[in-house]
Amino acid sequence: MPSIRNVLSKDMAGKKTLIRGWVYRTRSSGGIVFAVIRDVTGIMQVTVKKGAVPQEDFDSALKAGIESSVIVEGDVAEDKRAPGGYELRATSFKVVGYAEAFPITEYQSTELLLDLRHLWIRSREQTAVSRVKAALLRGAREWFHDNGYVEVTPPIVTGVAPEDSTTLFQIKYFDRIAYLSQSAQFYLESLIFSLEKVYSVTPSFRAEKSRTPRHLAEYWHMEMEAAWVENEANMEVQEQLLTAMLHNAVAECSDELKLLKRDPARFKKIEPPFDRMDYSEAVEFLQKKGHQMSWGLDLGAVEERALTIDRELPVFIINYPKELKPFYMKENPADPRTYKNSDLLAPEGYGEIIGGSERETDNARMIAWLEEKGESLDNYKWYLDLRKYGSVPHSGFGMGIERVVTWVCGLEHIRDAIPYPRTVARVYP
Ligand code: NSS
Repeated sequence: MPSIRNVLSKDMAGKKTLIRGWVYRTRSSGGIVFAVIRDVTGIMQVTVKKGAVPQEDFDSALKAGIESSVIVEGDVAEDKRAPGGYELRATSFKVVGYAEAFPITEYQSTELLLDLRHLWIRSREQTAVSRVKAALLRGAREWFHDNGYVEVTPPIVTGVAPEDSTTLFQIKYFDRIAYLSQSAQFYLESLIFSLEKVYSVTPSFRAEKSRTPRHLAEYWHMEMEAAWVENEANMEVQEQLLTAMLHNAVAECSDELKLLKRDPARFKKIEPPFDRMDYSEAVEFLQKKGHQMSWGLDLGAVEERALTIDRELPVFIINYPKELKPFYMKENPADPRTYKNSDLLAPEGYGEIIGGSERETDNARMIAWLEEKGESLDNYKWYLDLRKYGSVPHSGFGMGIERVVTWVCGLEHIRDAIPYPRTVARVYP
């Protein structure tokens, strides 16, 4: 069988080619069918002329509507009007699977597209997003590997709540209650005492009731934890890792980025170091811009947008007030009202993509906090053990993969950064 890729180059002109794919659009005029065929490499125009193919094939070409799967053989010829400048003049046109009238046409409501997600993911935009996402993940795994990190596989069913316990998904686990993981962090922490530098890529679950363009109930979480690493070095890991991911997306997916109207040069330019801005400075900055902001209030989407809208590079906001963050973070000795932590915000208004910190090593402090929140210490006994047997300074972070994809692909809503978004309103399809 001839090669099945349809990316055409000049030296293919005049050559016999076979393509396999799906009808992207089609029209006929007199004795010619113009069918644009889509495959994994892109789209190309096929012309099926009555008389140039067996009559049965011509009839099939007339009947094959959008999304019918086809195998076409023919000769490649230059044609300025065709997308890509070349077309395939069919000598054979076989339909593998006819499509019923395709339910997605040009202008559809968001809701309908979500109901038809299993079909909508075939769109060129969604396909480009999937490829960019894969390139970002591959860039990350390569960076981790090159820098001595071990990929580990933490559990998804857990008994702990590293983040806000109000967003836990509770499940019936045999005759007990368990939770879907919000973060692998505590398990990663347990693994650094042997592997020292670890990371994982897992789904995380947050029962977020609020409908926002940046929250999913199920998202992919890339988390890292390392022994002997303090807060500043933790940020250096983040900026290097993210840079490697972006550069790999540019290397592998320039065409996809352009299709999504994102200039690859924007990401190629991104290099460490990223600015570090103290939470207190951020508050002042926002006050000057006229935001209702005071020390101790959290930075929401609006504030993060204001902090990043004019930036080309991501920015770290560091040393948040303790009330705003979880108990496992290390107190900042320079200002004990705050933690040694950082959130990394993406530029252009996109906001938080990573949350990280140095970890508390003093069990008394963590126990006091857990008790104050009314948490059962029994569930955390194993976690507290980690500080009893050869504790070391350590840090880590979690990156929301769909948050990064939303930014890199310039998406308006995080649901388009994942094939099957899970939100308050939706588990179908
Ligand atoms: O809650 S985080 O800020 N931090 C943690 O879970 C730490 N325990 C991670 C760690 O240190 N190992 O979440 C981390 C990131 C956050 O910056 C977002 O980018 C993303 O996870 N995130 C989300 N993405 C999509 N949807 C939702 N609901 C969501 N929540 C957090």
